Amino acid sequence: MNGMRHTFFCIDGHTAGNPVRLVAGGAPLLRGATMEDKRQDFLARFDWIRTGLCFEPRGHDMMSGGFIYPPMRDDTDCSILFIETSGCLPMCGHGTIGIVTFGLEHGLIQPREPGKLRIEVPAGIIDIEYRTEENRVSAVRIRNVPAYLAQRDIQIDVPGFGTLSIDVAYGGNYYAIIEPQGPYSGLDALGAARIVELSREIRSLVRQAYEPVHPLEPTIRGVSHVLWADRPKSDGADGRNAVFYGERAIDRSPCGTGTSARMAHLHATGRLAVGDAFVHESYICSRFIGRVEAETKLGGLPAIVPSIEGSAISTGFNTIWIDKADPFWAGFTVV
Ligand code: PYC
Repeated sequence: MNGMRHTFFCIDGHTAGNPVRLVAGGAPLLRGATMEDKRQDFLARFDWIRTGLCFEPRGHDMMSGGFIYPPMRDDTDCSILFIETSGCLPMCGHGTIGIVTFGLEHGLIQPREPGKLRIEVPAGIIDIEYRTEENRVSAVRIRNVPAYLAQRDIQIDVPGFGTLSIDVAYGGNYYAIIEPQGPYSGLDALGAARIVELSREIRSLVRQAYEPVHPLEPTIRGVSHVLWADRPKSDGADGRNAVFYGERAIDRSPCGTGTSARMAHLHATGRLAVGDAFVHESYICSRFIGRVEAETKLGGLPAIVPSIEGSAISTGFNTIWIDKADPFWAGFTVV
């Protein structure tokens, strides 16, 4: 960062309860021919923007959001770069739903065809269908990048808890998936504080045991999130989950990339078929509607094309500046 004050004009809001901060003004100019190249450039040169906007004192443990960039291909409408407390994710479902909603509602995105968008994100190309009611976007459906089951039955001994069998699946990020078993009987029995405490330890143990690498894009690698799967809590839902990310966050939304990974997991283990819907609840019981759209291959591996549908609400404009005179200009975390 140079010595000057940097100002970011943000639209804040949430998707199914999880925060989305769309940085509508103040995005850095990035180098690279693809969004994955731009993600690497951002991490190398501008990560202070992410930490400054997502960490305390301007953000909090769950903070996430992103920037809209111009299209870099003839067949896309725009591009998105995600920021979050844990880094710049290759893909973020709740973030996409929020950024698309706020971007359309404020005229920052101009679709070539009303109701549809094609967007480049670091993980690849996603197709969007959205619905409107009066001047609002009422629903956003993402046809996500291919999702697949990467590894089954990693045995992890968790000190003070017990042994877990963990599967790893990809839905735009890599997830360690824990289904009810032995010491884990369900989300409510565990509670949010214990989920956070255990997840950090489990993620580190899984990372020591196994490193997934994306079959086509080797810069996307490693387990970043832990998904605790559970039975549904309310009528009409098919499952519930708590996704842990960063150092202390539980996703308040059902997690778009987590739901995609979970559907790939259920499909690969014969529990979800092509065409099936999967209504997924979050820890706070907000919902996304998932669906297995098709089977596909990812670098020769069996995969699915998942979709996720949800909606977002903006809560206000937020003009935030980062000034070197502030001792906490780059943000901080307390773990
Ligand atoms: O919705 O994909 C998602 C997501 C990732 C981390 C938090 N939410």
